[in-house]
Amino acid sequence: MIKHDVGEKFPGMRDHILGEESNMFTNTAGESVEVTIQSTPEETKLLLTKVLDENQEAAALLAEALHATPDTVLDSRLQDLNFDLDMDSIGIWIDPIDSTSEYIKGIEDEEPKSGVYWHGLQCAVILIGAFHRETGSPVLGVVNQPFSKQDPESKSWTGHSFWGVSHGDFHCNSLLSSQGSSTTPISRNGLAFTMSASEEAHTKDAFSSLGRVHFASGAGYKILCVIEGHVDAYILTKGSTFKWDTCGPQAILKSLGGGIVDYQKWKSSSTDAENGNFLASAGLKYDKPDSEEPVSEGQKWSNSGGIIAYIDAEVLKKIHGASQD
Ligand code: 2IP
Ligand code: CA
Ligand code: CA
Repeated sequence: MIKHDVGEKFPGMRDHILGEESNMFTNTAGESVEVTIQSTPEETKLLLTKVLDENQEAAALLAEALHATPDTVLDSRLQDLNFDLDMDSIGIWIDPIDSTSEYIKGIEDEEPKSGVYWHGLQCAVILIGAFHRETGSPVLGVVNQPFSKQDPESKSWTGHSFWGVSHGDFHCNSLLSSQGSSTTPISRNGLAFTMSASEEAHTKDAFSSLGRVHFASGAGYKILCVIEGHVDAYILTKGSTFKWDTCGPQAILKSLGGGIVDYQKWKSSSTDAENGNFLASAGLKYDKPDSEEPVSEGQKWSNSGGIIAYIDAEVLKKIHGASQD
């Protein structure tokens, strides 16, 4: 849908909309179907029934959603954004569902700890990021959290979308108040981090001695915890995230004065003065794979050295110290 809608509005971007998923599906009869948006909902429904093993109801609901035109602008501030951007030089990374396993499990009654959900539907997010094709730098990002809050009575969910733009000197995001000031930071004692539960025990121990660690699900959700200020950083020491996981969230962090850097490169950089120079160019890039010959095709677009997502660069220095242990 994004490929179709964005490609129609900006034809120069059409061939540069990339992401984790493919639109080729194979149904139980072994028939391969390429799903694209057709000119009418009826035609799209017809195509979808082939993929959905003739489930007419599901196909009709999906076709209706795909062809719907939202009549409300979610955030009126988006209409007032004014900056120059050559749309023909932009590419897009999309992860249509991050934290797929939490989405499939569909657990609704998790309780957050210090604002962070370790599991549950809250961890499932949609990630969309735009980057400059020439420099590889992220410029615009959206994180959509469709299951943000549940009404205890009706059990229905309300979503929450976050967006940010960072282009040259222009920075703007959905976390700024309508007066343009930053929201009040969440106060807490000491440092707090999010990490993957799959990290090695010695890595968990090293960072637990530096601050409180929350082992939350979902790479996108863990970065969202940094964006929202529930934690100071998300530390991942291995290459288990991909360009589609980090492009959008990194643009939002940049718009807040932070970013995402390569964990291994940061670890092996020297601390003091060099860090300033390092940070100026250290943000993850999105125009080409990290290495020319990746270990496997599946790892081609991985953020191979791991990542640190942060807002305050001072926190990075403390992480540097702990990562040497
Ligand atoms: C996954 C998902 C996982 C995450 C992994 C991502 O994306 O976010 O939760 O692992 O890094 O690539 P972890 O939760 O251990 O951090 P997807 O759900 O799109 O496969
Ligand atoms: Ca995904
Ligand atoms: Ca993902």
